Amino acid sequence: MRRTVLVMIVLCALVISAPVALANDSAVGTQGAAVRPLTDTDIRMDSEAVQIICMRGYALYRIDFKFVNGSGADKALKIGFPFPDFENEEGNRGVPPAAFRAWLNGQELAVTQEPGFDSDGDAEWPVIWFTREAVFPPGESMMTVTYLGTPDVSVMSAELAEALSQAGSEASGAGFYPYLVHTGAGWAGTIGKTVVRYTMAEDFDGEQVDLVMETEAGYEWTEPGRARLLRAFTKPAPNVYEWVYEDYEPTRDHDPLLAFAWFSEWTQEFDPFEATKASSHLELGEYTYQPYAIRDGQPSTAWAEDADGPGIGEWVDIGFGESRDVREIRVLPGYQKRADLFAKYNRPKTLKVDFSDGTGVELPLADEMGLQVFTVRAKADSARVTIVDVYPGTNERDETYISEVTFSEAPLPKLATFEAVTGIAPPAAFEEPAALAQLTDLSGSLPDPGKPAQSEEETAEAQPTGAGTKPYLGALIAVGLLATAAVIVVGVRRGAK
Ligand SMILES: [Ca+2]
Ligand SMILES: [Ca+2]
Repeated sequence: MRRTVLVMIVLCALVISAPVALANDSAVGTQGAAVRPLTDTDIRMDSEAVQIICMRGYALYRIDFKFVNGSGADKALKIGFPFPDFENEEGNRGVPPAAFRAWLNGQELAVTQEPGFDSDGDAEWPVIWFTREAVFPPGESMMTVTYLGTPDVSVMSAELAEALSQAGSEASGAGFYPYLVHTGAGWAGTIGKTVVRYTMAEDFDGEQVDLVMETEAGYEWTEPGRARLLRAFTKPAPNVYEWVYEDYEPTRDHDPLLAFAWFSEWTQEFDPFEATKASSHLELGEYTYQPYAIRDGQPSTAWAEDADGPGIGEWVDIGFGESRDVREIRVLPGYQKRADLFAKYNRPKTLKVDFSDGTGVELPLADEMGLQVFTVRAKADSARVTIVDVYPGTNERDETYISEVTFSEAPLPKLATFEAVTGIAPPAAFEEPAALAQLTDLSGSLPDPGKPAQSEEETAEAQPTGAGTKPYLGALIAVGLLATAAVIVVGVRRGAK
């Protein structure tokens, strides 16, 4: 019973806060105070490579858009990704993509968040746009975007629960990583080629993708065209799902979706909230930065220390609930929710990790938003993470934040190059963003499905990776999630009496 209530609380929190999908870039403009999508007839989206590495709790997104500016002259544009403005809806708070970064031909662009509207025909709805100003030279350019996103998680439909039960699965809910290609429809002409590739890391907290995808496609309310395209994936490797479209005008039916049976970290025996303790944590009115936020799978939530000064020596103990052969530590240092918050507060410069097996390692961190990965070797059931040194923030209050630390038994699969994903040469002016080069397999092969760590060394270099997410739900999923949220809230309240 306790487990049921806990899982419901987790689902409740996720359902209310999780809607995070990513969408294609649009050209946008400001009308009055609001940002709205525009149509651009000079620039074509020639091709795009969408890579989504799904791991425990969240996913790393990298998207490379190859654009062709046919105007014959420089063209300045504001580009935007929309995500739902759930903070405008009573009782709901959206989780925007975290660590959102963008580059044009390898040069990083400043990213801001602006309220506005997205639209489809005559309908429009409030969204937050991640915008950046870019000048497209004549001819080919590459826009690269990264962010970290969390899955949409909901209770299972009766059909899915039955199918999973027959398959022997004990999933906690249904999980979804949607990607919206249809928002790329405003560019000139058709899109020449789109590849959307989902790669599941060894510690991905989902399974039964084939079964759940088939159930999604089989619902009576799913349009035939949508059902056909949902089934149109290939599996280049057992842990890779890929959609490929060529020379097409994107519609909502094309929007890929990775659907899976989702597992909560909570079990009958293990309560991760109770298994996470800190020397101190910050509380600011309604905002609290509890120890659990360092391992809750949400890149946009963080633990913050509450000691005098920058918190040197402050620590968090993270229990795994099991003995784990730890081969990799993934760190999101600082407050990665937004770039301005990341700069405002202290970021750890050095962390010390002491495992319960008596081994320890120091992690030197780059002062960059995004995922940083370290190779280690330990066999432990818990670890203490201690702040050794920090990069100072600009805030008067002296607080150090850590958004996420994950201990994994296998290395993260690598990202692939644009050319390896699409078979299309990148623009001559394109340079691999330095922050992504270390997470990308430059050999041109398929993503590494996650082989065991080869290195016996205790530390590896930091590998900064930007990532963010663009949350936006397909209308069908959004309706289902919101309806589900109401039901679950009632259920938890009743259960609490
Ligand atoms: Ca977190
Ligand atoms: Ca402090």
